[in-house]
Amino acid sequence: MPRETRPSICRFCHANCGILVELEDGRPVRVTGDPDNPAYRGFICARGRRLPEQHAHPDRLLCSRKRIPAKTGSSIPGNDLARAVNDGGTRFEKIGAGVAMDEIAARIGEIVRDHGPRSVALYPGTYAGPHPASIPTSIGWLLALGSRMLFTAASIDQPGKHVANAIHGRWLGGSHVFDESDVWMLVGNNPLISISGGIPPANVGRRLRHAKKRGLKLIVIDPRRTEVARFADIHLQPKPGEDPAILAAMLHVVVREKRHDPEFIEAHCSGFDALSRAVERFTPEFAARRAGIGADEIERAARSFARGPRGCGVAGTGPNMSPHGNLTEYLLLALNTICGRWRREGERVPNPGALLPRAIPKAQASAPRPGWGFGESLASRGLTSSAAGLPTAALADEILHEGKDRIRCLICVGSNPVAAWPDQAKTVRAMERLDLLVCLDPKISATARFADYVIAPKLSLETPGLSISSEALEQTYVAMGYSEPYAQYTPAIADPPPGADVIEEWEFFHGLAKRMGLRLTCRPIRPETGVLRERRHAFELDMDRRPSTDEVLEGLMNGSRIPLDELKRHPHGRIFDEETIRVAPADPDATDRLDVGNADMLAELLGLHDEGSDDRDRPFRLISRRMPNVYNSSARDIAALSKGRNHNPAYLHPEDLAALGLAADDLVDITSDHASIPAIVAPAPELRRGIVSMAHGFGGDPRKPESVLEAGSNTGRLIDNASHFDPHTGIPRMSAIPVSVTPRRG
Ligand SMILES: Nc1nc2c(c(=O)[nH]1)N[C@H]1C(S)=C(S)[C@@H](COP(=O)(O)OP(=O)(O)OC[C@H]3O[C@@H](n4cnc5c(=O)[nH]c(N)nc54)[C@H](O)[C@@H]3O)O[C@H]1N2
Ligand SMILES: Nc1nc2c(c(=O)[nH]1)N[C@H]1C(S)=C(S)[C@@H](COP(=O)(O)OP(=O)(O)OC[C@H]3O[C@@H](n4cnc5c(=O)[nH]c(N)nc54)[C@H](O)[C@@H]3O)O[C@H]1N2
Ligand code: SF4
Ligand SMILES: [Mo]
Repeated sequence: MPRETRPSICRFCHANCGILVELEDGRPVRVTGDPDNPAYRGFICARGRRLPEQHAHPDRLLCSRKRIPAKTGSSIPGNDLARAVNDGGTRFEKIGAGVAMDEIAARIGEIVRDHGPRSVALYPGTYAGPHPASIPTSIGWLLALGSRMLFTAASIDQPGKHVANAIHGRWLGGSHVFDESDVWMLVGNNPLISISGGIPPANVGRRLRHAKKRGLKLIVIDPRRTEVARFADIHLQPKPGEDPAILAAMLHVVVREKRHDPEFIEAHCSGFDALSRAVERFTPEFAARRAGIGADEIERAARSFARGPRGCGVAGTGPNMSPHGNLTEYLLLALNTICGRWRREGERVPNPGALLPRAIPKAQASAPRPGWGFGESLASRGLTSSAAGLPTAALADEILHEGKDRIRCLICVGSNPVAAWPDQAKTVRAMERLDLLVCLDPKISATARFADYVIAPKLSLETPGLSISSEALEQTYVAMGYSEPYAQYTPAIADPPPGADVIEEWEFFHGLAKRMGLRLTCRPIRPETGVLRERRHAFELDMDRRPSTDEVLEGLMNGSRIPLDELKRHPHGRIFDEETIRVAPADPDATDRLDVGNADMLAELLGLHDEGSDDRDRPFRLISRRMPNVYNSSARDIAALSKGRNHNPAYLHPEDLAALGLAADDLVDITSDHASIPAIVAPAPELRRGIVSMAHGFGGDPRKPESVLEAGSNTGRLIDNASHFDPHTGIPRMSAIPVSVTPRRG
């Protein structure tokens, strides 16, 4: 049997690790880290090793599916998840991808004719990320259709980042990066497991150990002693949801002790006086009382952060999902800014770009932009688009409402609303109500069960890939992305299983556009953070013939500092660091300033000072978390990863378990003001007391408690998407949710 080993990029998650894949007859059989990859240096996680099982999974769709019988009316009444789950798999027939595209194009044409283009929405999710052409082509198609109803996971992930970046402004010289920093602060992220939260994704563990060895001070704020908190010099372990108070108190200490950077503030910043006044009342004692930690701990953290001189504070999903996520992100940017944590004139830029265009950094600010209240508004609720896009948490309402301008068609690209959206019961009703639901998904996922068509995609090793998604993190997340000009390209290295009729996501949108007589233009994203770079221009796909994926990637990467042809000569990836680019002085007429005194944010902060404490009937706070061997709703169907545990435990502190008379593996009900879910408890001494820590994306039939063991519990069911939500981005309270825990009898 012909056997060979080829370098490639793992795309099981978004981290783009360099891997070596052993192939037998064109099929992957073994995957290891690539020691010759200069950035990842042999790193691989358990999921990456299981790429062969993922590609050959018995449940993988090798051909697209069409629902039988087709939905007749526009609505199946009721919220019958149980029925839907139980008859999953029996009501689909196989359909060729080409025929499916014919039928879908025709159906969308009718919907647009009858209800207008706004009735069609697109939701690219987690697995739109690893395929660089998916998002640009799907959005290009949507816009060509005339709809702007684009919903992404950004608004249910870390929307506070987008809002805060917008209203604070962007520093065109870029931020400090992890590898050069003296101090680093992580607020509710756990990059050793999530491989994305706040430390550059290329071999996080090695980077962290290396940084600690050279003396990096690490501050972690997390109610859980996480994997990364074990490396912390200072770990604040507060009640969840108190990050804005803690950060305001840190700002208070920095200002009171004059540890800020007056020259930088004077030259580049506005709003410092307003900020100083607003944080006056947030003494360390006040914040400490609220957060249940020591005032001295907050002071130590503030002093350590302010000492720097180089460093950055980065928040993760935890505080973004807790209330006041925009404010948390904003205060963190304000802390970075008043401490002067931005790259100055004459300094070398660590990543001049590889697949990104060449850096042309300048020591100046780019003015704040509006964070919310623009673009498309929802017809169902008083929400608009924000810097994080349209509010995905409200898309179910936009499908269910009775008024005009209802969403009738939804295209899901590598996403799984039923598993991932807040308020699962409502999401299920919405999926049932759609006239047309199309999922591009290799599985009959929790959402695909409701689909009219499921388009079977190629999986990662069967498609060409690029490390661009990791590099481009720097354009949305401060201090993220690669710390060096690294990039990798991989051709498709594996064949789809014999007999498969699978296509790439971009081919689906190209196919739809062609059938509908539309032209596909892919527009580059607009950077929110990071150094100023040369521009990419929009790229039009050839509609007269089927371009190759490489041609599409080539077109999308126009303007890259390293041309794709050059990159292709380095199959293990390369760090292109020959060129030194330094931050240029500010333009003589530059007047823009970074704003640390945004009036809305400071008003929200002052309001928080007087906010009462939460409802006492719900003594626990349910917080979000990631688990090592699962990836949102994916990966837990691979036996070597789940190791026989198919559920997501509800982790509690052992003393909380004892106080409730519970032992490991007992069944409980977790109840919020909105709903109740059964769950299986597990002890976690690393937690603060009063917390339930649980991963999302799980859950089977909620009315059959015994199914908890088979499929876990869906934490999204506990979330009320319409009463406790951020008024700007629409994200509901998805962490620090008040819950009670009651043992189940029998
Ligand atoms: N309660 C709660 N809810 C949350 C979160 C939380 O912490 N708590 N986290 C939120 C966050 S951060 C996010 S990003 C969202 C995620 O939200 P989604 O992206 O909607 O959900 P996923 O579960 O990641 O869905 C990914 C889907 O892609 C499919 N898939 C796997 N591989 C491929 C592929 O190669 N191609 C294609 N086309 N599809 C593929 C999978 O089968 C799965 O159905 O969830 C959010 N929801
Ligand atoms: N293994 C694995 N990796 C993943 C994923 C996965 O499902 N599994 N999902 C991917 C996705 S979609 C994303 S967006 C990233 C997310 O990446 P991260 O943001 O790093 O996500 P987590 O690892 O869940 O870390 C969030 C932390 O926030 C803490 N937390 C919860 N509430 C609060 C709060 O109110 N305040 C503070 N300070 N902390 C709080 C939790 O205890 C947890 O440790 O991870 C990605 N990587
Ligand atoms: S961290 Fe992500 S990209 Fe890296 S090996 Fe694991 S699954 Fe693959
Ligand atoms: Mo996410």
